[in-house]
Amino acid sequence: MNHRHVTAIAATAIGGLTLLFAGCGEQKRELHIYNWSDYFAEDTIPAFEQEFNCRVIYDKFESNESMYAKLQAGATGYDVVFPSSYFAYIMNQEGMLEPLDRSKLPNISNIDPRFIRKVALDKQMTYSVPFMSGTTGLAIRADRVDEYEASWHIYEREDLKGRMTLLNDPREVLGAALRTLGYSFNTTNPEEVAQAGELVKKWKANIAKFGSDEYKPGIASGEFFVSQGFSGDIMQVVDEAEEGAIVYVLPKEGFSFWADDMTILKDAPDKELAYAFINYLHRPEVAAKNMEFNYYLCPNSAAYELVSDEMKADEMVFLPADVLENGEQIMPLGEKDRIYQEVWSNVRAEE
Ligand code: N2P
Repeated sequence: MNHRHVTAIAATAIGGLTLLFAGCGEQKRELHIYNWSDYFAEDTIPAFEQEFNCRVIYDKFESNESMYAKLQAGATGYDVVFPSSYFAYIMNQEGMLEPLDRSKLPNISNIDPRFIRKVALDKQMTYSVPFMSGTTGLAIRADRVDEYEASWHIYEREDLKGRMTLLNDPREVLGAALRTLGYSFNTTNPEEVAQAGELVKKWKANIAKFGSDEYKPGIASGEFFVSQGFSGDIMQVVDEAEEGAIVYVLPKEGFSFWADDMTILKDAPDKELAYAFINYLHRPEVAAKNMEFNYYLCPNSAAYELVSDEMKADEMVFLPADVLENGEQIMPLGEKDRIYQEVWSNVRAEE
């Protein structure tokens, strides 16, 4: 081996090493998000990572309560969190959220003003920006349950015992029972909430479990015949199933509608990237793609124009006013939330 050759090999080796170190040493920016599952189209996050030269770490929660409990227990490191509006309200009151600098969010000019007027709790977007909105209703395996009504009373059917699930969510489950009894999702009358608790105990005798994550695969596989669940998640399953096998219905006694919002935590490690992500999710084409995937409504007027004609006509995504009339938004109840917590722990006791 002559000298020149050796030098060439050494140079190659050193070149390779330099490259390797460049790859390792370059610390990519990281964005930590804490969100519900199945909300983003397949390339939503990869495209953001590429454009902003960063890595997104996506942690998931299945209920507002579990998300809130984890943050209260001291979990840190998250930048963007996606609570439902009534929980964003609570978190803001507790000083957990960063006041938003709207100049860093130019795309919020696309947000549907009607939605802000009618649904948003934080109308000035001072601490939260709406992300997606949907309803809570029933998934029914129409191929397994022959006679059914769109009614919460379905949980009283003993022939479906062990094949039904309810959400693991106090406001949704007690709320469904409250409506069934003719009361409001947001009542603060302890007597009414107690009655709802008794009704849920009856339902509990017929269900396989309370759960907010398991119903989706369970309905898809046919393990469960009836599940209380979120509109878009159920419609994703309907879309995959044989035509007519699974249906999503809004119970006649009433249903809830809600919005999940984007918030930046006060102790977020990378607030600039958090703003960039929120702003990105309100680009019309990004919002429209997410909608096509998740079957929820992103309240972004410019995105409405970009979704397929089929989706534009989908009344479970764009709820007509007369349907919405039988729905109720879950609201923050302040101190009175305790009433629900107490009844709920009583319902869930002895499992
Ligand atoms: C999204 C689930 C929405 C949860 N996959 C309801 N806030």
